[in-house]
Amino acid sequence: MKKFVPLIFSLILFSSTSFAAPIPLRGVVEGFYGETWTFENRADLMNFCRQHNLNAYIYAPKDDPYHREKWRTPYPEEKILELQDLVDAAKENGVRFIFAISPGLDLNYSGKKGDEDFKLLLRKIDSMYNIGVRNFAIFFDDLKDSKGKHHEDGKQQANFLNKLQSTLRERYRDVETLITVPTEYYRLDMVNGRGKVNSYTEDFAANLDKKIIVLYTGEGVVCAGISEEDFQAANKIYGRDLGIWWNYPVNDYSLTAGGKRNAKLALGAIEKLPAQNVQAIFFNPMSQYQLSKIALATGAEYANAPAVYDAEISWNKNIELQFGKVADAMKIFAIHSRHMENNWAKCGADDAPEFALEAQYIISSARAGRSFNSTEISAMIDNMEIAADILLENLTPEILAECKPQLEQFKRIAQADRLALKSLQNKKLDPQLKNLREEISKYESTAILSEKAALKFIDDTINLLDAKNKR
Ligand code: 14T
Repeated sequence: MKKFVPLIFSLILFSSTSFAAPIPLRGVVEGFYGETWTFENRADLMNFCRQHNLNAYIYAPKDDPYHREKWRTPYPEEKILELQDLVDAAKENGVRFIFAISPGLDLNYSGKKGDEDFKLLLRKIDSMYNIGVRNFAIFFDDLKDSKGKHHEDGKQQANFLNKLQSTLRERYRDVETLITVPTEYYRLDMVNGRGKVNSYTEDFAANLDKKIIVLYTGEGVVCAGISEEDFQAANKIYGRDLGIWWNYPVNDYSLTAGGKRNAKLALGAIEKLPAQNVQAIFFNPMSQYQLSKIALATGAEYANAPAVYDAEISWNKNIELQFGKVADAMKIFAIHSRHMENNWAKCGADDAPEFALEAQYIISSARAGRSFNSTEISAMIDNMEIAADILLENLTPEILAECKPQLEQFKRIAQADRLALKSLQNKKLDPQLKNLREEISKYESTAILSEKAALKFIDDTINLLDAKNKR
């Protein structure tokens, strides 16, 4: 028995050191819908990437017309010059600048039109090569019609990419392997209800050059995590190790009734990603550049040592690094704004779980007519309002511009929580509470947070005390 101990020990040591190796290709994909980052943001990101040992940036803003809608059209000279600066900044910081094109909306694959489109694509790539770009990506995501169906041919797409890959190899010896996102880019879209692989994915995977890097987003477009098993299931479909396009902290789908994007900020940590065999990881951020850095910094730690990564430790550490004196206030705010969810998306740890638990205890006590201890929640509510004030007064103008509506909303919620608590203690709804709740609703078209914690406490209180009055 004894002689196995060193063996087991060295096995553990070996496996943990090998799993702790960085993911080879790791960085950010500017791939969201809506207001794009500015060139200043992007230049700053290159520096951020070097500081956090991220080595790649994919340029793929959905709302840059030259990336998607007008992919055939060459960039105007002034845009080329801006891009040139970025490519230089990337190089100086050891970051691969990956230029992505999304031609899928109207690309012709065959015949005379196919030849023409291939030439136009090459021309676009040439213009990027000429300013120093050596990495390219072709994306075929989001090509579904209003019925949720797509009409892509996997074999055609794969052959197109193979041809592009070999053409680029011949033309430029120093262009690296292509990266792609297929039209079916999340696992539950790759298979039918019985788990059989759809023909599009089957054809795409079977025909695509094995060297081309394929990114996918997990079981869904925006999902809570990717387990090792989920990841292996997807790799099996593709017969290769996939890369990950991770849709956190992106918040472009956080649409309000007023149709405004980015209403909720994703200020949590990257979490629940696989530790083994990941070839590439790209985090899709928020339009709010500065505030994306919380999640991105944690994502960088994950990507550099997936097996030993601890989301909570990393989140605390990076908020301290980024916010210095106001870090504690930032943590109080951020914990109420990290869970992203709608009818098709779900990602990020629950908002303010300690508050939610305390609130649940108080509501259920009040409902049962029991007395309750409100010391804890009362302190939390005070701290929330203090944190909002500290941040409103001390954040840099640039960061404040990204979160002022949310901070003001946070303050309103804290004030309403205090009134709610008072109402519960008095067993009588304070007449001001409903007004405050309406005020909060009015601002929900621009700012959402803590829906299942601090906001819920207000609604639960109103419902409970209203119901009591009616009895
Ligand atoms: F390329 C993909 F991996 C991907 O995630 N594509 C988009 C992405 O640009 C966007 O930022 C992200 C989050 O909204 O999700 C994808 O876009 C969608 C997907 C949907 F299923 C937008 C709306 C959807 F209903």
